[in-house]
Amino acid sequence: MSDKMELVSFKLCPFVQRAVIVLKRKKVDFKITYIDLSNPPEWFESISPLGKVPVLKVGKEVLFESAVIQEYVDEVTPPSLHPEDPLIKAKNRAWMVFGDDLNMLMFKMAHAQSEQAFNELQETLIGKLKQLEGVHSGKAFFNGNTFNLIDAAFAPFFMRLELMAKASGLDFLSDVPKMQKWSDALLSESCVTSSVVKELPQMYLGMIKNVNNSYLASICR
Ligand SMILES: N[C@@H](CCC(=O)N[C@@H](CS)C(=O)NCC(=O)O)C(=O)O
Repeated sequence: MSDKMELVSFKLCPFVQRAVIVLKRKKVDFKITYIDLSNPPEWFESISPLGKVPVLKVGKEVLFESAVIQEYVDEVTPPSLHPEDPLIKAKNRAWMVFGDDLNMLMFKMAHAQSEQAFNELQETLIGKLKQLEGVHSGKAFFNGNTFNLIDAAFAPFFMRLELMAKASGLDFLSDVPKMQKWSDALLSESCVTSSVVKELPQMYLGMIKNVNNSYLASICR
């Protein structure tokens, strides 16, 4: 491929981060363009069918949806990060879809306006983590000791959950030890640590603390 792929990003977005992790893991020389989602440029609106990031420009073509972008980048840069067995691969893809909900739940937790609403969402989140605990290998990564595409898909969630936990003093992973081990392993991978701008922690915490009247903002340091 002669032209560099170009990823259109918003610095805080966990879905963009999934794509960046795969691009970094595969050592792809790509370009990243940041936009402000609250004031998106006209050119972005004309290329992004859903008005969302990430968007990956490949020559004159444009791809959207983080899962599709992850799969495309993985496919054009063999060997694949997916497990080979078609059934395990299909199961991984299904749990990757399951992971989308976790990002949405964490976003809702940040916006909950009362302690009760926050606690209900937190319970739902922990319930989902328990479901994942039941299907996780218990080793460093989801399927075992090898970093797969599913690990890239979950890392942005665990990065933000750890930031939320540190700022609030809450422990979301105390009942799910496999998740804690997975989070620790993911957050020490260089393709993960290098997949965000260095000011991401301050930006994320600033975002949480600026939500008007949210319960989370009231308990964060
Ligand atoms: N399902 C999409 C979700 C992407 C998404 O929600 N991106 C957010 C930023 S984190 C966005 O662009 N939101 C802008 C909007 O909804 O208008 C994916 O996986 O790529």
